[in-house]
Amino acid sequence: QIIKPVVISTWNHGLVANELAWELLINGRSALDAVEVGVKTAEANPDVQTVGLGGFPDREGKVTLDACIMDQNNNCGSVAFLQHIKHPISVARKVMEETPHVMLVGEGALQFALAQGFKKEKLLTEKSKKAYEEWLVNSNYKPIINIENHDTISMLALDENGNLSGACTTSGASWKMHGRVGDSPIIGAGLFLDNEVGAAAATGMGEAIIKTAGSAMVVELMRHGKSPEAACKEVVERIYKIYKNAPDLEWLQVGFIALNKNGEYGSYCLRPGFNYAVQTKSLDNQLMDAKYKI
Ligand code: SD4
Repeated sequence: QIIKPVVISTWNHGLVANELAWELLINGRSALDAVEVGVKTAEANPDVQTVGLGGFPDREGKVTLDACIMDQNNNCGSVAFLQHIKHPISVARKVMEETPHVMLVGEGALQFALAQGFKKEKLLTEKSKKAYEEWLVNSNYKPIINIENHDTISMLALDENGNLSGACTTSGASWKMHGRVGDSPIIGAGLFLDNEVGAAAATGMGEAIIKTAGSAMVVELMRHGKSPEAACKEVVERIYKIYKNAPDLEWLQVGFIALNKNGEYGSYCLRPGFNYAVQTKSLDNQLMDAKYKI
């Protein structure tokens, strides 16, 4: 029996995001609309310092955003290294719907956004500027895992029609090099879905997720029969294998969420601290702790 609709999304900020997405899903709207509306809550919230407005800047003090979106027909849109626009997920959707391309980056993405009517805004809040100035004192690049329990927001949804969509949006790793792009806007890394099989999305150290084509791999493993959780676990184990002797292992965190066509969901991460929010008809919007490897 297929459980639908279902929405799942990463971290504590997933709860608020799910609420809005769920409203749409139970009213028969598409998973695509639901995931866009859902993740926009984190983009607009200045207290979520890892997504959108108020995101931590790069090492030059610039807030640069990455996002992507994908629908049941394998249509996808993505923006990377985008500055000054509060809702990169909506720009990504426009890339998907209004251009012959999948991905726009940097100045080109900004130009496109402005042409589509998006407004230029100051995204660096006083709070994030202060954190940046404190970081500048030593300027050590050491990504902190599970940042204040809200990191990239990735959301997957299965709608009443049995269609899947996903969205992923982030300000990326704080204090990253100017121009650095993580996994989140890369289809197959930060997000992937196959409407015949399921969907997967990631959070955590983008470099590790890109190296393993993380989300695409989770979906492929589900195609070959693994449950959502088992598929996420297998990819986390591959990442662990690559990094297990690396000096940077201590600050490595990666987490995946997955949702299959039957509405079954699951998650797995490298180390404790990652959770995700789930809403179905029989389960009130709630946080689940992901199982972990080490
Ligand atoms: C990235 N996965 O840019 C994103 C953001 C994140 O720890 O989760 N950073 O790598």
